[in-house]
Amino acid sequence: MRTQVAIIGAGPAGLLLSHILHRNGIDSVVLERQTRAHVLERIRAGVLEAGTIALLREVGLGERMDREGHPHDGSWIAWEGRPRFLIDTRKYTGKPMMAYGQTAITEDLFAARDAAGGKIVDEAADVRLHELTSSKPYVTYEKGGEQVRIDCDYVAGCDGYHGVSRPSIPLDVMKTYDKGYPFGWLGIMSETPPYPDICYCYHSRGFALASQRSPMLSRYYIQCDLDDKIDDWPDERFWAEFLARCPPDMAGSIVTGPSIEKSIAPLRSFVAEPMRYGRLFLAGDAAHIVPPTGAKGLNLAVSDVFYLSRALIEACRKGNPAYLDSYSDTALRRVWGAARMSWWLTMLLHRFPNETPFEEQMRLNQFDYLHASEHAAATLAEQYVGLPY
Ligand code: RFL
Ligand code: PHB
Repeated sequence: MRTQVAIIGAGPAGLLLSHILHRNGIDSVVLERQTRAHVLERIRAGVLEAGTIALLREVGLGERMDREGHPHDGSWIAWEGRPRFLIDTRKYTGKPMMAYGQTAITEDLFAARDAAGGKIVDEAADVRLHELTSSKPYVTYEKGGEQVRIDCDYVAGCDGYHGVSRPSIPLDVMKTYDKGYPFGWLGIMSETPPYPDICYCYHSRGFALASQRSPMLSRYYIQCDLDDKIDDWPDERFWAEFLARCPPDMAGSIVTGPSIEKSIAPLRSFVAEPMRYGRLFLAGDAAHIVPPTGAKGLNLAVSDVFYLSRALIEACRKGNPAYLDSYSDTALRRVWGAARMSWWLTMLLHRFPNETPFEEQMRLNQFDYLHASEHAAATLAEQYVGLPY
């Protein structure tokens, strides 16, 4: 087989890249390790930045998002014993945000690729990348007992944190930055009307978050211990803990119900640089992970794809490698901005084991400063809505 761009991974980054390249007359093949059903069942992100909304509309993927997504003017922070604070993106940036699930975006992307006859190979086993520093890279994989080779001009590594692309880069040309946090997020989905606002709750018992997917689908999270197991958290225990961490008026209006999904994710920050090795370009979680507190992971995957698609289009159509050469630096500037914001919000909103009373006071004062200062409020809103591309 031959294609212009071999794309590893059919998450949002890989599918969106394939879609944009196709709209610009560039051929690609997407190789996905899992079944399509598995990819579509994963429940992840739910908050879209203004830039993500605009890009999805621009590339013809806005119709269902605009019909079913829930636009909002920012998210709330509810702090134990303090007045509530709105991260007011509308007021400070003039831009709205959108609650629209990653699952729905992935469905929209698969539908668009199918309608255009796009080639997506699922259950592609043992994907390997070859000759990345030559002008003739290729990719091999196994499917149904057969070994397949795809020759290509470029390889896009969009295969997430556990993928094969980043480990194909020699360690001595890559620098990685890693930070773990001493807790995870336990998330549930329930078929209940959501709390009307996206609301981050800080409480001495730990962090909690109310979010949403649709008028009858709610998403809730609580901070949990790293070694907690799903079985430790039957629904009754989850709801009791969740409600205990919300302000009383909020707890009174939450509609509880059986969970239809429950999962635990550890929180971490990770950045690998550069995001390029020869003809391999990394995008999305393959190159960086942020804790979900800032709602940045999916949005970063989209901004990486914005820069990478522009670069590949320029290289494939005009033979101009300038954007490819600057891709890593350009993408990383935005990545580090989101990494810092997600880290900051994670530190602000969670309980840390062994924290000193001084550190607690510092956290409290940071929150009070958001209320007290238009500048602080504007700074957070500007980052939450997403820095311009
Ligand atoms: P993905 O979605 O992980 O897709 C990578 C794909 O590559 C496949 N793959 C392979 N394919 C072939 N060969 C191999 N060797 C392969 N290895 C892996 C995988 O099966 C998969 O299909 O990465 P991508 O496309 O970069 O997208 C990134 C986003 O998924 C991620 O950043 C977000 O979900 C993070 N995130 C959030 N981001 C936001 O912007 N807003 C949010 O509100 C938000 N909430 C969240 C989140 C992530 C969470 N979890 C579960 C970590 C909430 C949670 C709980
Ligand atoms: C979600 O809806 O899944 C969500 C919302 C906000 C976040 C993280 C996740 O910061």
